[in-house]
Amino acid sequence: MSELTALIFDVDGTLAETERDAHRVAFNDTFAAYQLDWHWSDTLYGELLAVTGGKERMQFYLDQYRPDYPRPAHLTEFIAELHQDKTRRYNTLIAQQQIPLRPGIQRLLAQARQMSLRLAIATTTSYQNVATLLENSLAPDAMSWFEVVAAGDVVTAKKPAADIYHYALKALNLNANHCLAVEDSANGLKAALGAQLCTVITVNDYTQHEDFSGACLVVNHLGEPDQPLAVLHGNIGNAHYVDVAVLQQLMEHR
Ligand code: XBP
Ligand code: MG
Repeated sequence: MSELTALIFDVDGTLAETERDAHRVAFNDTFAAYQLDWHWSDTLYGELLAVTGGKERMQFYLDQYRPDYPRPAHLTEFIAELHQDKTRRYNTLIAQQQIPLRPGIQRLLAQARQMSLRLAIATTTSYQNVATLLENSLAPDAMSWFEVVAAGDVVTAKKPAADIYHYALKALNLNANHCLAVEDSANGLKAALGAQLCTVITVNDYTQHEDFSGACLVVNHLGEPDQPLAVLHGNIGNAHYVDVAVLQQLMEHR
């Protein structure tokens, strides 16, 4: 039997819907400031999410959608500069907007803390982005709730590679039998499964049609007592929301 000791959370799309109205907007604001004729519509952004990581996503856009675009001499450095600008704009946006956490996130984190479960983050985005989001949308001291924050460029191969989860597990000094991951995308699921983690998926508009084979549970969101979730795949009996007991049962039956 696998005892549940730690929860590892993805950030973008899982803790909060940050992609459409924050990351995407920040990218477009940067492109406009640099007078680039790049604009990422909602539909195009959904396609670009196939590649995780902002720098990697810009490179993918140029390669796949703008092969005609004249490349500057130092493209890698240029993309890094754009990404720095985008990160600054993203932080301003989420500090101003207070993007709400997804249903059930605050409740589950509070219960996990109360039950002394250990908490970690495994994300493709940067530490700074995570800190600003959580301090504004969860609590001023929210970063201290997470024992490990595995973020951004601490690994070179981003999701769907399993590296960020291996990094988090090593930092927690736990093996996968004692941990459960919460993700929102097929790339995130692949990364978590690559590290042998039982994974709960909370789908969103961008990811709802992706392939989540191998997930322990797929739901529309974690649910609240007054906002029941819908199960898309898996079995949680007659529970209407995901709590620690539900997660423990998923671990036992995996
Ligand atoms: C999140 C991402 C990130 C953000 C952009 O993936 O793909 O790339 O869109 O972040 P996940 P940066 O939720 O799987 O971690 O621009 O900071 O890279
Ligand atoms: Mg995500």
